[in-house]
Amino acid sequence: MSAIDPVHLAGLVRRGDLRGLARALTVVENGGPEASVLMHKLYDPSPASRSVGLTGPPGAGKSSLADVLIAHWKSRGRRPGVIAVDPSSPFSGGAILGDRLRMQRHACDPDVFIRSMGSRGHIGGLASSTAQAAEVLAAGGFDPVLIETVGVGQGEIEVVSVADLTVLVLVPGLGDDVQMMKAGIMEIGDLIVLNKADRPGMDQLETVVRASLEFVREGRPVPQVVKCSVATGEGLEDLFSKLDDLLSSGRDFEAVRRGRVRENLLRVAAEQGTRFALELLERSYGIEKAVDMVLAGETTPYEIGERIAALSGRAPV
Ligand SMILES: Nc1nc2c(ncn2[C@@H]2O[C@H](COP(=O)(O)OP(=O)(O)OP(=O)(O)O)[C@@H](O)[C@H]2O)c(=O)[nH]1
Ligand SMILES: [Mg+2]
Repeated sequence: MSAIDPVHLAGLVRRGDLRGLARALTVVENGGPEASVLMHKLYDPSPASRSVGLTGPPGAGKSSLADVLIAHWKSRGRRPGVIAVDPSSPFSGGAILGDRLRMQRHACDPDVFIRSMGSRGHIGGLASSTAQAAEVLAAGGFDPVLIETVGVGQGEIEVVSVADLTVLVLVPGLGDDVQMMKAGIMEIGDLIVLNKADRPGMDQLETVVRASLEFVREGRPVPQVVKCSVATGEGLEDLFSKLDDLLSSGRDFEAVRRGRVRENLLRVAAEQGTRFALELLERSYGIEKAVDMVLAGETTPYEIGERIAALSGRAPV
């Protein structure tokens, strides 16, 4: 693929050019100065598009739910986008197949945009590239933008924290994962979807989840709970209406915007700082040379760290 001017690319995205959009997402995944220029050109402090994080344990039915949500939003004249994040994958190849299969019926629809992203050792981490990808889809006119990610660990919480709303998907038979569920329930989830209601064990699951809601810290919104089954269609209308209510008026998006901009700023600063420090380290020592020096007892990583800080303009302590 030939190099393309990020300013030109931003123009293509804004005009809704789908190939331009796909290229823009690749630029975002690769990171670096081109991604910064692109994101700067596309930046919108108050986007009209909303993003929805969709998380939960492996196989909970996140992609199946994404599929029915896409169909629902399409029927309302909206143009939904999906970013399926696979943190375990070093590249996006593996993720594409499964998720595309699940959402296959929408794959050729110009009013639906589905993209899988793996972590490629992006310097700002997966949260950063995911946030940027969601912004690119929003700038391209897609709304809402779903961000699907596996699990409810710390890393995934970070990934979904870039979304306006988060949906936690749980299923019967999680057994010993109750602790994990509690962490997820307390930290994320504007909406908790109890999927696979056609399976045994739904009552126990609901009891555990409702009990966990008591641990939600004061001042934080208590998530709503919906029971459904993608397999039978039961409860899906309820899910759609609850989620659409949250998306339209049920959430104070103004209040979260300042926090989001602050997070974005810190993320970008940390990313640039890391890049700058690594360049300094490479230029002034060479990383392997520095390792040799530490092993030879000539210096320590801490002393090198301070020298790097001094070189970058900060007075050494
Ligand atoms: N019985 C039953 N099976 C379901 C339901 N929803 C999804 N499944 C099935 O569960 C399996 C996993 O569904 P996915 O949608 O791929 O789940 P996922 O959470 O996206 O999975 P990962 O992305 O791999 O973590 C598939 O075989 C689905 O057909 C449901 O409501 N009931
Ligand atoms: Mg999936």
